[in-house]
Amino acid sequence: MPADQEGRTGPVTRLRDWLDHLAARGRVAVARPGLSLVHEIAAVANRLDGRQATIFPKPSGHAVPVVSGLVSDRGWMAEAMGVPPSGLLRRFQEAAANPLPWREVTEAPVQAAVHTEVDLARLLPLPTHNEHDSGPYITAGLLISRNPRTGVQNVTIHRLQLNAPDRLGVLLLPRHTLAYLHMAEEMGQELQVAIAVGVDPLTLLASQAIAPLDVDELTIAGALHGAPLPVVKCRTNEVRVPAEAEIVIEGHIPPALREEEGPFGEFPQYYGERAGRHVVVVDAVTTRRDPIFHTIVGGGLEHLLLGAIPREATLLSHLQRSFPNVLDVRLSRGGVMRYHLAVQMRKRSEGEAKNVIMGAFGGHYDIKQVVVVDEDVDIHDPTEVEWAIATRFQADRDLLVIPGAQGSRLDPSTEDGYGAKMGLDATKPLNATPMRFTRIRVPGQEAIRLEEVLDPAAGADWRGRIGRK
Ligand SMILES: Cc1cc2nc3c(=O)[nH]c(=O)nc-3n(C[C@H](O)[C@H](O)[C@H](O)COP(=O)(O)O)c2cc1C
Ligand SMILES: [Mn+2]
Repeated sequence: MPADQEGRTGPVTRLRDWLDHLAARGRVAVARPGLSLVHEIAAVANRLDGRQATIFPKPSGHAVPVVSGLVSDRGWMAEAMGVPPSGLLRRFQEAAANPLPWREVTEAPVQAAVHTEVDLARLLPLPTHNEHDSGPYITAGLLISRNPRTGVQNVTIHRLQLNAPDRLGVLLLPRHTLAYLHMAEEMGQELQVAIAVGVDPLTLLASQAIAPLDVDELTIAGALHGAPLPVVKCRTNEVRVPAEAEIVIEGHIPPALREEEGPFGEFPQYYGERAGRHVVVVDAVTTRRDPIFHTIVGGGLEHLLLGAIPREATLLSHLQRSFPNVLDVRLSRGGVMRYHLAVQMRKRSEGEAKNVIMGAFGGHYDIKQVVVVDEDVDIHDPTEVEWAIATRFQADRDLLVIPGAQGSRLDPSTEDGYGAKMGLDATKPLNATPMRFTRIRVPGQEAIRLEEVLDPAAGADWRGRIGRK
């Protein structure tokens, strides 16, 4: 990996390189061998969430190790891109706007071993995470499918429940995989798919891009890498998969087949319900020599950030088209990095913040609450955002409520996604006298060097130092 003078590396193109990068910075913990696949891996991963990635050797005795928590920090993701944290959204915006076609290879590390007699639980260490989860799941698999008419690919993460040795239950919300499946159904075909597990952080992030149908997210991964992504054709179908992945599950989705799936612990910290769902029938599993299995624990920072960063980049682009004076956006942790948006803007005319609020609701239906603040408020600090609401917002004047709109079906306070929106204009009025909203500030506070003005050892002798008995 290239490293610049500040020790930054990236872009990172392999899971193994990424683990090296994290390990060199003290961010990898290794569990003692043999922790249980049932709850124990998730328990440790959750405890270290946002601080360290964890590697689990011999989980429940399985030969394939598990890793979790690869991208549970925004700063880490910026490092994976090779940009400073402040450049994270801009870099993703650039990549989404300038995708790079992939490059096909015929020899791939991920096809070092090919298994056509498939017993998923024997081949792969499939963990069970939350208390009421129905059983083992694959949660960090990139599900790649092909437009059955044009061959254009789509990449997305879907949770996958182990239904049988060669069948996975899959939750297909009404997005691109389902669109391709409907096309296949109209043509009287099954949908060819592949599931890539154990990819680099930028390919994971690209899978979450809010892109139009028929934009191949692997081309956004290539743009993030700054080089075409090497892909290889599956052994049993036409799908092209990342050549450097750890594991690929090849299969097909029969349009009419349904099996019970769920419950499963989801990002809002609640369970997704059990219902009849689509099924991936597995035809083959290919792996690297000595593969590593990646798992994402539902609701952890890794899960939240993977969705949040591409959404923020897309929402920022969306808002800036109409409001070039919008500076930054942030999906907050408390709002499960999906529902609550903070927007920072340089307001030019009175009322403009309310237009921005309405624009944000149009940007993604998951957005439930928008707070707009001025440029002097740090939207990356929830205390700052609350301070702006406390001191610049009046509910009778600055609150916007939109009843009966479309929201997230995973928000249990909605009626299956039907719910309200709330906007808060926490910007100061443009015509206020300057002193009224001037933040207090002590001159020299940031610049002063404490080691020069303080005596580190004097605290215990404070009486002696000031001559008091
Ligand atoms: C860890 C993780 C698990 C996810 N599980 C699902 C899922 O089970 N079903 C689903 O429809 N979307 C799921 N998503 C969200 C989609 O992957 C995401 O919305 C994606 O951008 C959709 O891609 P598309 O626009 O190509 O359809 C998950 C995302 C993450 C990060
Ligand atoms: Mn897509």
